[in-house]
Amino acid sequence: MRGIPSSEITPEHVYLSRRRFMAATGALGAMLALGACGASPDTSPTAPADTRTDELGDRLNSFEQITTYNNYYEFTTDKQRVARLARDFRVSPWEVAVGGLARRPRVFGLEDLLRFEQEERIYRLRCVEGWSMVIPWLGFPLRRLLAEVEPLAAARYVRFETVLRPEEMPGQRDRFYPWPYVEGLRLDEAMHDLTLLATGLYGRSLTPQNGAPLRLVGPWKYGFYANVNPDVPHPRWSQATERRIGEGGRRPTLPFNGYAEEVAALYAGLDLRVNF
Ligand SMILES: Nc1nc2c(c(=O)[nH]1)N[C@H]1C(S)=C(S)[C@@H](COP(=O)(O)O)O[C@H]1N2
Ligand SMILES: [Mo]
Repeated sequence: MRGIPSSEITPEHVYLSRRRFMAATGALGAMLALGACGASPDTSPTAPADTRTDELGDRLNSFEQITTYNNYYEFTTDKQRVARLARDFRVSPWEVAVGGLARRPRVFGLEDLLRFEQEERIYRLRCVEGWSMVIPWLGFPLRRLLAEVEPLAAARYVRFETVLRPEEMPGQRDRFYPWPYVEGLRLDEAMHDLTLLATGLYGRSLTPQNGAPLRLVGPWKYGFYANVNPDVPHPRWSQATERRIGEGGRRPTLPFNGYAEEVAALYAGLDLRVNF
């Protein structure tokens, strides 16, 4: 976090320190004004279903599904209980420190980040556990934030560090996992247009259970080094197929989660069985 001289620990890195980082690739507050994003959608039980799809023709998961089935170990490993435990998480004030190998290291307030043009991106989210969803995020490409701090030529990676607040995050009192959660991306992955800092979903501010107030989204990855790859099984879960939340049965998992056309070139020459 801000007090830790991350620049000394990881001199090869541009680092990004924030209170929460969602990996998978794969963190907004209840009261944020997402000025350009329009009014909140009607998500009441009687609201008409949102029939929009992603570029593959897959229907969006519902707001209900996206906000009640969560992996967020800082709160609990029980997906159905995250929303309840995260309800009162304080998301304001919020700061993100970006430093390391940067010409203009800076601390951004959340209000600074909301001044970047916010766009909607419909992405598939594939969990290594073998389930997936289609989520209409709001946010902006991470590369716009990085451009502001001007990474030095020597920078090769971005290191992300989440909030450490065990008083508010009961899962962080469990010493089984090392806290805070740290993730990483190669700088070229971080600069890719698909790589998003999400500030909302379904046209409104992020809910705490989905990573409010700010969350990293890299839709073709599970985490540092690990890309979605149906050919490389995880020790616990085959990666060949997945269950789309809300559907019965399983569907084939696509290389790079269906984003191969956009991202495969980043990994040209790598053995993706080893470097999955
Ligand atoms: N800080 C943090 N980020 C995290 C996780 C987590 O436990 N803590 N879980 C990851 C996993 S395994 C998945 S599948 C997604 C889940 O995001 P969602 O609950 O918003 O759908 O967040 C990822 N990012
Ligand atoms: Mo996951």
